[in-house]
Amino acid sequence: MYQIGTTLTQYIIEEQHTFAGARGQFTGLLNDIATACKKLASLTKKGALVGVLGTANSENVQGEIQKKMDIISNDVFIEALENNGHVAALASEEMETVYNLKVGKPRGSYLVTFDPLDGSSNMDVNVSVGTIFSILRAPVGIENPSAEDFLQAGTQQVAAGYCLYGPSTIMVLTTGRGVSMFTLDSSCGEFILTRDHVKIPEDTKEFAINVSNQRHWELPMQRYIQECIEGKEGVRGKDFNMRWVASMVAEVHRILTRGGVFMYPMDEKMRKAGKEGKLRLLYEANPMGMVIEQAGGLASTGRERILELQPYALHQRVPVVLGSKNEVQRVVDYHLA
Ligand code: AHM
Ligand code: MG
Repeated sequence: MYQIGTTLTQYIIEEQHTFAGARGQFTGLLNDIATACKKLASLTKKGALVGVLGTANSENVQGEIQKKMDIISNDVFIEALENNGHVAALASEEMETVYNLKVGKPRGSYLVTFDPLDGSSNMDVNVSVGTIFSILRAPVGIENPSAEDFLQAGTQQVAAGYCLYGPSTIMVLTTGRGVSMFTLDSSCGEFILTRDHVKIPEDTKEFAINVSNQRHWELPMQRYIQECIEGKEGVRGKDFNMRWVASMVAEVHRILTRGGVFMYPMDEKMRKAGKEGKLRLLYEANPMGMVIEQAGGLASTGRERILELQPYALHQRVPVVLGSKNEVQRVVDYHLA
């Protein structure tokens, strides 16, 4: 039980006590992540003043044109995480292969996967972006972990969370014992606990989906959205509201705050392109799935629980349906009918 106003530093020192045989590495690692997020909060705030907006002349492994901030934020994360002996290796949306620590750097017991700046297309239009991270245990006694070592089901995550760079900078964290929210107080440089034991309402009247893909969706998704849009006059008997920020961190944060359902489903266009979804399992769906489940919501592909999927590739994509329990369950029921 933490008091509102507790600093993230105090909080993670306490959390460390819950791990048997803890040696302080976990505390150190969360501190490193918080440091990276504070740097990114500062850079995103300064924006054009420090020349970080716009596109870089490069593509990432997914064939997406990188924003300058995609590259900068990836470097910020690596710098904050590779020097302190808390991690054994890193994997990111922006790097094709596993990042192994440079020779001579102390190796730690954890693996971290991250999307350093999710929703980065929002940077140039000054809309919320965020960082997503997932912490896994590293295999014991392996100097340079490989991609296979990262292929752990979401249920194996030690901790997960995100940092939202919006009007306030908010870090949301779960170590498997509920969800806590910390707001950055820039006057003292500390994240302060501002909400604890976050619970998502089980019912909702708000959905989030990119409707421009509607014609490509599978029938269960067509049916679900059609019924939402019919509102009071339709089978649902209630009016729905729709939101789409195009930044998963902002969508998940809204759902944690007032409920809702977020969907990036599989569709025919993706299938033809050989893709299995839009969002990535290891550094988007799994960490967000853990946060959502820890807050009492559900996270599914539409057919299976996301956290139980056995990953087969570092940059594997999955369909995502997450949020308020009863609404996600309805979407799953339609898929399994
Ligand atoms: P990104 O990791 O390349 O930023 O892509 C992930 C983002 C999510 O944050 C968001 O939910 C989705 O892509 C938006 O997709 P769309 O461009 O279809 O609106
Ligand atoms: Mg992303």
